[in-house]
Amino acid sequence: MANRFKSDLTWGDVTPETAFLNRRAFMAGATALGAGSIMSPALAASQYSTDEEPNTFEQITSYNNFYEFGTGKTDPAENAHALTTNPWPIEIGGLVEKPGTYEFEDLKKEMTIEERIYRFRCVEAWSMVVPWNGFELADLLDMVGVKPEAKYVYFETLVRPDEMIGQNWNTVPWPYREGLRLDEAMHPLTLVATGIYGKDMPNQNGAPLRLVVPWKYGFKSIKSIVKIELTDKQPETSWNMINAREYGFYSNVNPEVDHPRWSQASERRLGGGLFAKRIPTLMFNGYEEEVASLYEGMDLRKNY
Ligand SMILES: Nc1nc2c(c(=O)[nH]1)N[C@H]1C(S)=C(S)[C@@H](COP(=O)(O)O)O[C@H]1N2
Ligand SMILES: [Mo]
Repeated sequence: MANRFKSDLTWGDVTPETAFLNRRAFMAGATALGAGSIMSPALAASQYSTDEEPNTFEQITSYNNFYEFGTGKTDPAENAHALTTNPWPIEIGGLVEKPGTYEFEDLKKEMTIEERIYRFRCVEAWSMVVPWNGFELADLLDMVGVKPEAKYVYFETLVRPDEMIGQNWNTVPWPYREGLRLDEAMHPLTLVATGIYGKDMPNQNGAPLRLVVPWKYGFKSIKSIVKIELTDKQPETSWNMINAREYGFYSNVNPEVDHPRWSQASERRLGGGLFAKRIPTLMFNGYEEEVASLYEGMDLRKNY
């Protein structure tokens, strides 16, 4: 199989178990020698990946939130097969140099796909570790050219009630929408994911492309994107429209700021079983070192 990735040890090339063990052993070796620099570029895992044990493909694809296919956790896995994802035109506009409609397959060819193993924390206090494949949103934004007046990026999901059975109910004001401040969007951790475990993105996880912002609650990671717009005003976002008191624009993972109806101090890792101990939730979901500077001087209780 041709290596389409920046790093060699990916889930697509070997069995998950083998890759995981190799990676662990390799990283332990590198640490023992105290020499990260001995890592050959070919073997270097992404500097942004966690070495925590990923959840299984089965777990990641059978317990989902994707209201376009129903509100139950197994609804997306049951209903999302109805979605057709080819062709998949994406409208990119607003404050950009090269606005237009870009076909997903063409756009993907222009991007460097790499693997990123990220923690993923839903606002409902469950979490998982996912080996995503994708490209940095910054690369896409650079390709279309962000105009200097742009301050935010707005995203929309497809509206197609014929194929998205949940859109026949007004659970969310469709389309599902999300937004990021431009510096958040340009951060190297911010990924446009096109797959999991080296496979194309399963429909229930947001085929063919979805956002992944690992330091924010999962709902910011909007699925099945068809529209991207650069704006100079803070865009409307779905959960904030539904309940502004409970869901702010930023929605950074913060164990110190509880949801009005539950604590955010700990989380349940998927696959741990019913009686598994909850694990502590980390500030910015463990990405504090990388992203805290984006919020310097901001009151994170007010800007939740
Ligand atoms: N379009 C769309 N995107 C969405 C959602 C949704 O309902 N519709 N749910 C969000 C929520 S609440 C979470 S936790 C994640 C879940 O991603 P996963 O199913 O891949 O775990 O997707 C987010 N993106
Ligand atoms: Mo979520």
